[in-house]
Amino acid sequence: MTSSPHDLLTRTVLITGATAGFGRAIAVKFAENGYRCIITGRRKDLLAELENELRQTFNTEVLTLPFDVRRLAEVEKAIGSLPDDWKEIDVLVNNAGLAAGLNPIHEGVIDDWERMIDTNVKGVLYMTRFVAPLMVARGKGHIINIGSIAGKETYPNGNVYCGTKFAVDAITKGTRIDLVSHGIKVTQIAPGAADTEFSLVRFKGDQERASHVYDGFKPLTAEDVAQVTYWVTTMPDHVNINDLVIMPTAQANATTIVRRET
Ligand code: NDP
Ligand code: 8X3
Repeated sequence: MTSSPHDLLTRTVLITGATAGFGRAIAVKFAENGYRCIITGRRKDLLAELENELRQTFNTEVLTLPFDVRRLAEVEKAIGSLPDDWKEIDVLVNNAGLAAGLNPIHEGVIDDWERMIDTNVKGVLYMTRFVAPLMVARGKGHIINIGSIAGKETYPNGNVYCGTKFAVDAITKGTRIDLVSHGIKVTQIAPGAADTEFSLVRFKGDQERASHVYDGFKPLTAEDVAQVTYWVTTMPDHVNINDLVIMPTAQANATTIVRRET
């Protein structure tokens, strides 16, 4: 293992899906704690906005990489294009993901299925395939996959979304086994209901439908998830958090949420 001057100075985090929701809050949390950030996503304007915010608020170094995690060639090019010292990625947060639709399996929209599988499963695999070798070469690193309670339990009409998150659960376990001898930590964070752009995306911009998902209870915020995502990286070298399930207090499992009349 070689070390460079950069190792002694600042740590670097790469976050997929940093334009909104958890990813954006995770970037802010890591920047606040002295990390320099590689922020990625498809919406360039939102990445530019976040880059300015991180620079101005935390005086942190930021590298912006707009690309689509579903496209193998884009992922390979983006990671390959990193300047050498930015390749020293300490933490990779595989966060980009989505649910599309909420239909029974026999009425599923095939394009929704493809988008979820390509983003939530292949996106995590592509990112890991190109970033993990950089960590292996340094003999250290931490990969954090954002799974879901939907990757622990299935719920009505969740079919394919749940399938992709069960896949993230399995891929996280397999990644940990394969990388343990290289000194790399691998963690899954599995949140319950959180109020981000998630429901708006799931219901394809239907504000009215999305607005009722969190009726009558206090969901998680993106900042709650960012807090635990940062926390798992603060453990001593000999400690790894394998799997962390975080839920709103009002939610007991994937299907049990206590809602008060509004
Ligand atoms: P948001 O919709 O708020 O954010 C999703 C992020 O993923 C955006 O930054 C989006 O960026 C990015 N993204 C989506 N598709 C792609 C793509 N093809 N290429 C690159 N980036 C992409 O949702 P959340 O923050 O809630 O979701 C983040 C993760 O958390 C997802 O994996 C989701 O499944 C998971 N999750 C969410 C829960 C919730 O209740 N909110 C609970 C449990 C897990 P852009 O559109 O700019 O590309
Ligand atoms: C997103 C939250 O409610 O669909 O993973 O399981 S939920």
